[in-house]
This record gives sequence, structure tokens and C-alpha cells, in this order.
Amino acid sequence: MSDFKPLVFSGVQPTGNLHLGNYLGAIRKFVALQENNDCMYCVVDLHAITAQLVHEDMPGQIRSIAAAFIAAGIDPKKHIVFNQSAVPQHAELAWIFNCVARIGWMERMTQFKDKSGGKNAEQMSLGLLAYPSLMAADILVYRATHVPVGDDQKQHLELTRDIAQKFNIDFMEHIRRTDYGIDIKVGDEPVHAYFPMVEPLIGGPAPRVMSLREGTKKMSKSDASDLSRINLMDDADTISKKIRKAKTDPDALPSEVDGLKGRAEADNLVGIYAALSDKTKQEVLGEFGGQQFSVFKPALVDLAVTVLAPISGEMRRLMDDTTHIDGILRDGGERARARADVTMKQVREIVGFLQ
Ligand code: AQP
Repeated sequence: MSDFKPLVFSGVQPTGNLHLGNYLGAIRKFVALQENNDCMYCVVDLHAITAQLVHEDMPGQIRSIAAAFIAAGIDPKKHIVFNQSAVPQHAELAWIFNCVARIGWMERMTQFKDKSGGKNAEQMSLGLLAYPSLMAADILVYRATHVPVGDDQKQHLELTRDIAQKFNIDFMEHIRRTDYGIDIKVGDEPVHAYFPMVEPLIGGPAPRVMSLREGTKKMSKSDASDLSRINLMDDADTISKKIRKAKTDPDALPSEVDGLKGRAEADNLVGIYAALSDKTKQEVLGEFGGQQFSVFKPALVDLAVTVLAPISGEMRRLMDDTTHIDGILRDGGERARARADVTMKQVREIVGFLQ
């Protein structure tokens, strides 16, 4: 297949207030990648009902994620911004992947264990267990090759590769009978396949932003404490209060990155500063090494407000004009459906469904 091209895909769940972790781990990377790549950015609303079925304002939540994408700098004309439920092919491919993947693969996912609280697993929705299968379908229904995500999604992307690989092997002979195959490498082995092996794009100084209240727990929308996270829509006073109250230790900042070992909270704040200022942690410590948090925290407040205020201002403006946001999502949905339709016609043929 000669016209197979790299494609960037990623998604964000409309499950509440976007926070600094979502921004640094994902959205900021989305913006950087759009310069040189074909990108699709999705509000994954089907995922949002896996942990909690009923949401008070689902339309508002969907719009706010789309508004965050645009406010952060994503160009919806050059790239595709859409919501997942507008493209039914995601769910169709996810069903096929449910039959490719094994239950044990799903039960091993740490996010499922965390969200189900271990012992309560049997009380969780079947959708929560199958979440990674839908995520694999989100990506592979476009045969996307690169996925920018935070570090917490690494395991799900490994599973996406496992699902792609099993599909490619299970249907190897069927794929050979079509013109749709591609030549890829699995490790060093050349393989004729249908689905590519996705590359996760994880990295930078803050791939996993941690809670401001507990340096060993990730910053999350669903954390009961609002003080644990900086929301993209927080105003300057709130950001200042949250950073001032952020848990730290009594020591001064070290001058070398090695000195952050065993100091999860300090490491987190330095990582946030580095990511927000496009510096390395070492460069930040070059500036603040030997200083107390009483000096570092106000500098972090200034930086966070400078970076986030324009984004939250633009998000508010966009959220006031729902017609505009809805138009972007509708247009993106149409373009995404056209692409997904090509893949699903081929997948149905490979699997052997009459159409
Ligand atoms: N703390 C984090 N640090 C870095 N990246 C993060 N991401 C999430 N939290 C952090 C990245 O943000 C993208 C969108 O995440 P999501 O909303 O789709 O799902 P999530 O990972 O489950 O995020 P939350 O905030 O923890 O939501 P809830 O509480 O609803 O589960 C992903 O790329 C993710 O890696």
C-alpha cells in the first residue's frame, strides 16, 4: 500500500475540569506536533461513561475539552478536532477488538485496578474493563502511527500494540488476499500487516504530573480534593493559593537533579516549572538550586499564571459561543467519519463480513 502515511492521534475524556497534568502530559504536545504532522484530536465521550454513566452536563463537558484544544493553539481547519461518538466506527472496531483481546489482558491494566479499587472489580461496568479495547479502536480506526499521551497511558498503548499484532497474525492470510496490507517491523522482524505498531510519544520533564497534595499520586480530574490539581480554568488567585499550599519538604532545592531523588513533591514542582518554561529540570535547578520553597513557589505561581491565563481566557470566550464550537466538532466529525469509513470497509472485508 503506497499511500500509507504517519498520523498523530490522541484523545481526552470529557470527565470534568482539565488540569495541568492533561495540559503538560497531552495538550501541549498536541500543539507542538501539529506543525509537521497530520493530526486528529478527539474528545473521547464514549470513554467518559465507562466509570460514571450519567453526567450532569455532558454537552458542556465535551465543548470545554474542544475549547481547550483550540485555546491551547490547535488549528481545527488544518487538523481534525471531533468527538468520538460522532464516529460510530470507533465502537464497531472496538467490538472486533473485544473479540481479539483476552480478558486477562484487560484485568491486568493498572488503571482498571485503580479505578475499580481492586476488590470492587465485579461491580464496575463492562465498559470500564473494555476501555483499552475502545482506546485501541480510537487509534487504529485511522491506522494512526503516533500517539502523544501522559505516562499513565503507556500500558494502554502497549495493549494497543498487542491487539494490533494479534489481529495482524490472526488475519494474516486474509490480509494477504487484499491490497490493504503494509510492511512494518515488529522488533527487527519485517511483517506484512494491516494495523501499524503505534509509537507512544511520552516524555519531557513532566510526563506524569503528580498531585499537589501527595507527590506519589498522579494529578487527576477525579481526585476529591480540588487543591490537588491546578485546573486550566483556575484564576490567578486560585493558582497562587494551590501552589502556596502544595505539599513540600523543609529542605532547600538541590543544585543537581540527583538531589530530587526521594523528594517526590519537590521533583514534581521542579518538573512542572521545567515543562512550563520549556527548560530541563537541571536548568531549573541551575537557577533555583540552594533556594527555599518560599522563593521557588512564587516564581512558579508567576510562570503558571503567565502560561495558563491566556488559555483560560480564550476557553471562556469560546465556551460563550457554543455554535462556533459545535460547528468545529461537526465539521471534524464529518472528516473523521470519512477516514474511519475507509478503514472499516477494509476491516469488514478482512474479517469476512458481507457488506
Ligand atoms: N497527571 C498527569 N500527568 C501527565 N499527563 C496526564 N494525563 C492525565 N493525567 C495526567 C494525560 O492527559 C490525557 C487525557 O487524559 P484523560 O482525561 O483522557 O484520562 P486520564 O488519564 O484518566 O486523566 P485524569 O485526569 O486522571 O482523568 P480521570 O480522573 O477522569 O480519570 C492523557 O494523555 C493522559 O495521559
